[in-house]
Amino acid sequence: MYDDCMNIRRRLSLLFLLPVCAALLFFAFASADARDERADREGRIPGQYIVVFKDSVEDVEAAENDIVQLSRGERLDSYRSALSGFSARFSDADLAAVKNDPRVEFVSEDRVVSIDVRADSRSPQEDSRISLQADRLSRVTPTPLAKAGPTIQAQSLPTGINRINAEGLANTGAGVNVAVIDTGILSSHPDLSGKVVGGKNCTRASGGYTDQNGHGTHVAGTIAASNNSLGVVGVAPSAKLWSVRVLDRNGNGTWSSVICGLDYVTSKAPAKGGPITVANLSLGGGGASDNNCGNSNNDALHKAICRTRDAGVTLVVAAGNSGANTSGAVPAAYDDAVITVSALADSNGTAGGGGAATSFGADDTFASFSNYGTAVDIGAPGVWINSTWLSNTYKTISGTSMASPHVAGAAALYIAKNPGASWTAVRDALIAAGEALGAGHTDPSSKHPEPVLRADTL
Ligand SMILES: [Ca+2]
Ligand SMILES: [Ca+2]
Repeated sequence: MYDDCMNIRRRLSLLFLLPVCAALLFFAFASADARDERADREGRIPGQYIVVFKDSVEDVEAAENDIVQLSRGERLDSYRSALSGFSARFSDADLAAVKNDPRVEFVSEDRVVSIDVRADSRSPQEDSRISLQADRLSRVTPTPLAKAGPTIQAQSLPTGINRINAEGLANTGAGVNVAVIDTGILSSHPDLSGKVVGGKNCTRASGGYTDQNGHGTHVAGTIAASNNSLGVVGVAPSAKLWSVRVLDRNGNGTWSSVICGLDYVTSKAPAKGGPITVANLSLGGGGASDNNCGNSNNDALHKAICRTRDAGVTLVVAAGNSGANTSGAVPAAYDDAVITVSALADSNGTAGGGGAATSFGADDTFASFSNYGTAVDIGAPGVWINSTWLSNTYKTISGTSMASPHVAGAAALYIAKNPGASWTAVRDALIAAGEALGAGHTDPSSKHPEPVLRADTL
């Protein structure tokens, strides 16, 4: 990572050097070389755009073909569900003509996004040890899978699931479909067997919609890992998953790839007769919210998020790991359309602050890396979270990326009991069921008044 900083020093201005290097040191998997080298310091990718058509345009296909041809553009994605539009590369000279086309509502510059994970040299468990632990558990728990009861072995219960009291609930999220908009999911992992019912690759890289990073598989395990004798268990172990791959093997993507994922999810949403009612986005990048679905500041990502919301999907997103206000991070800042989740540091799975200190703060306090602010709705465990990983292993990592799927799983539990609930009803129920303010997630500056998630009181 230090080498990456030295490399990027030669490519980027001094003005941006310090924040960029700080970010690189904290992103566990994103290397400088993997980030789109064309991106400017606000994450914009020069010459790459998202074109949004007016709702009055009936033949979107023809309009898109026209504009691609006239602008001599290179088409990337076509959007028909979460947006009416497309992404493409074209020259600055042609941009003005595209913007002036009477069929075009607005044009957004494409931007980079990445996973919200924090590196941690003090993490208490590593891959191999977790794998061994899984082996040992299966030996000391010889009960055949078919006879496995609802009681989770204490050794296999992730601290985050314990902390929100999601273990042993009668409601396991059966019948609810959750989209993981991320690096993909390793659907063959034994603890995710039978969970993934579909997906799409929006990365423009090879490999289909399987995970080549591990991040999406980790998120998926926190939402829905099986209640069996292996490894970990998720918040909603009976929920079904959709692997929507928008980030590459290094955990990097773009607004255009995320909109491709949202477009897919919307095509499978209740408004289109589909089953997906929850989507988790443990990713983010720079941006701002106009609290008007992007219509005031020409934000195609925000508009696509709002259309996904309107199609009947509850969107749960990570607050981000900059230790800053979410007002500068999207989709976290889109307060009109998403449930934004901050991270709690918890080391022992119980409330009260009796556990050991973590790398990111004392037990049961606001994680030091977590973004905060008025757009944040709820906190959830996001430090030293054990979950499923590539090569059928398990891994313990930290980030608001790990907090968000606890809430997405809880949203699935609520929807299982309250089919058809609106996203605001889900959000308000999660907040109401959370721990009383001050019981955890303590913040002396009072900047973070949101409650900590609880699943047993939903
Ligand atoms: Ca399991
Ligand atoms: Ca604790």
